[in-house]
Amino acid sequence: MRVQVGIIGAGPAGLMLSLLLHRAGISSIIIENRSRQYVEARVRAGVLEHWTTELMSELGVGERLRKEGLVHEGIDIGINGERRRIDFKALVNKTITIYGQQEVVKDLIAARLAQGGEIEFEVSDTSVDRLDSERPIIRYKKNGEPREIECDFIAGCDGFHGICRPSIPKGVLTEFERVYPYGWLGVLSESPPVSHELIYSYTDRGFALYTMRSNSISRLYLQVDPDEDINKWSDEEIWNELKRRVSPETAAKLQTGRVFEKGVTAMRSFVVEPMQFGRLFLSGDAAHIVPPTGAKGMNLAVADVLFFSRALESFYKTKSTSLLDGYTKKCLSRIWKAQRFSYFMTTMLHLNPGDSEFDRRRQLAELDYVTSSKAASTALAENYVGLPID
Ligand code: FAS
Ligand code: PHB
Repeated sequence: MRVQVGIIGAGPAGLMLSLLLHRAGISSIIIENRSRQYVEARVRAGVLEHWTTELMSELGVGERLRKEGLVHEGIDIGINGERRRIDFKALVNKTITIYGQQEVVKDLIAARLAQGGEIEFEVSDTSVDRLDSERPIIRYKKNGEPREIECDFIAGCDGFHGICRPSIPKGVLTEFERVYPYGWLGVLSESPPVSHELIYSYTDRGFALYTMRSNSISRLYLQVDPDEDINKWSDEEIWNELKRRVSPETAAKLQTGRVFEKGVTAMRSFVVEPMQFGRLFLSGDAAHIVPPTGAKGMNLAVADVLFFSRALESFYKTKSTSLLDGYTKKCLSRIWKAQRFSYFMTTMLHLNPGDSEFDRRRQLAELDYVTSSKAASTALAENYVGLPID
């Protein structure tokens, strides 16, 4: 088989790329090792930056998002129970939308298939070859039968644990990483959100985040040890700890409900440079990971493939490779700003084991400053809603 762009991975990056390429009249195929049901059920991100929602509308996949997405004009930051609001609308005249990543994935898959796009689910033994030639190859198996796709370009959208990044020869890539000494215990519950917007809560017991998926489904997180055993936590203990990490007034409003999803996620910051080798281009989690405190992961993946699609369009229209050659530089400018912001939000809001009393007081001063200074809260707001995409 032959295609202009072979895409590995049907997550937000791969799916969004295939839609962007279709709009540009560029052929692609997506190969994915999980089932459609699996990828559509995978619970992950929840926040769409303002420009991401605009892009989905522009691509004609924003209808359900506009109907079911929750538009938020700000967030609350709790400081040992005292809630202070960061008003995005007033500060930067922008909003965010709460719409689960699994809903984004469902919409993108449905749209791509409706266009007649090809998505091969449940493949195995994926590999790439001839990356430094003009005809790179993707090999995989479908129902045990070997398949081969000859491409002009390969998009490595296969996430942090994919095969694309490791397929780049040794010595080409430099990795930058920071691992945090805590993780998040996350739950989904059949219970109404405790507040109409998100609460990022710093307490002497640790961080907690009160978010949601709808007006009847809450998404809740607790700072725990990075290797915490989820089986140690009964639902009741989770609810009790969530009540301890907000003010008594807010705790009194926290309605419990059936917990139907729970797990522990470790936290890391990771970037690989460059994000390309020959005709292989890495996008999204295949190239970078951010701690979820800044709600950047999925949005950053979409930004990468927007830049890649523009570079491919320019190449096929003019044969110029300048945007392709500049892909890494263009993406990293946004990625490192997102890393900075995610690190800032994570270290400001989490209880860092081993911190001294001085560190705690400095951290409280930072929280006090960021939530009371117009300049500081404007800086937080412009990063949280999404820096301009140019
Ligand atoms: P993805 O990992 O989403 O997609 C990669 C796809 O490639 C997957 O479908 C995978 O099955 C497929 N694949 C892998 N190897 C393959 C192979 N060999 N062959 C074929 N296919 C292959 N971000 C936020 O903004 N907020 C959050 O709260 C948040 N929570 C998260 C919680 C968890 C547990 C995780 C893991 C991530 C979380 N993220 C969060 C980040 C997440 O949303 C990612 O940024 C986002 O999924 C990135 O999208 P992709 O780059 O498309 O990668
Ligand atoms: C979520 O809704 O899952 C979510 C929201 C904001 C974050 C992280 C996760 O910073």
